[in-house]
Amino acid sequence: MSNTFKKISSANGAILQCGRFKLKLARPLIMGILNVTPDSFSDGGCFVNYNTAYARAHQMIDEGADIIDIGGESTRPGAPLVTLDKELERVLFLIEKLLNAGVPISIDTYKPQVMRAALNVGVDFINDIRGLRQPGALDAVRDTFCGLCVVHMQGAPSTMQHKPQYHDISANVRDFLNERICSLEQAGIASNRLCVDPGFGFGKTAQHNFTLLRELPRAIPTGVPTLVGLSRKSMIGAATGRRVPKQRIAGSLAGMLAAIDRGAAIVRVHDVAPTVDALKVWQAINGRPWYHAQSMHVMSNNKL
Ligand code: 7PJ
Repeated sequence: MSNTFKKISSANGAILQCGRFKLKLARPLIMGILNVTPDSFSDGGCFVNYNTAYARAHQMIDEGADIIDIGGESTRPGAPLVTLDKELERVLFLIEKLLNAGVPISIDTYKPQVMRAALNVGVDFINDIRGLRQPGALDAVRDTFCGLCVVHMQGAPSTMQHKPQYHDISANVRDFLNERICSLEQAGIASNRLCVDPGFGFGKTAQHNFTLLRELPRAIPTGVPTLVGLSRKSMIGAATGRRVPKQRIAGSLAGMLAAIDRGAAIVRVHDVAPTVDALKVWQAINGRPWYHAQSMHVMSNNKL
């Protein structure tokens, strides 16, 4: 068991400030992925329709998701860019409707305008694959209480998989994430709002991804919870030979448990029910209880 997990487990009361909620990190938390895009790599087109997306969110919550992460633009390598209006149209209405679902609602975006609009309707968490590096991103989130995820990505989605190179990937990722944490804290953002993500698949070959996963404790800064997204990704396809993303569930679970063992606190997944089962067994092996999603947060009384 890595030291990092001990440091951030709620044995010493770690809490992630997340908009209307304070999330307890007493067990690994599950972020369910809700892509409202026509072109995401593994579930593109499935949940574009509002009713389907709403039902899918509730299904994931019933299965045990602790957070729902809504994405309106595919970040699949080579995916076409989406206009601002289109992205807003896809996500804002859904966020509003899901705000009474009882769990924090997250938006997967790097666009400051989308962040502002989502925060205006009450989103709890901003998951930014560009690590809040777009001009205006820090200003958009500074005077709020939303949780934030800073992701490592080399390059930009359209070109990031074109021969990515690293001298020492874990050191590179850690230095990047440390720099972002410092910049955010200097901008006045409290560290209890932050989590970091090594960004599996973002400007990395399968070999890079597996090195990063193996060396995760060296790749992540201490003192901030780590979120990981491995679900159905091509690295799982590379190891299993499964070309169809929906057939990568078992492989994703193996990767997820390895990440938890190495200090990850939150997992971003498509397949909530199997993830809950795997994590329940993991907790039992380690002599730790399983807490129901509803007991993993308390409402926070923040007023802006
Ligand atoms: C990630 C993400 C990830 C975080 C995507 C996909 C591609 N956000 N958004 N971490 N991946 N924080 O769903 O596979 O790994 S989009």
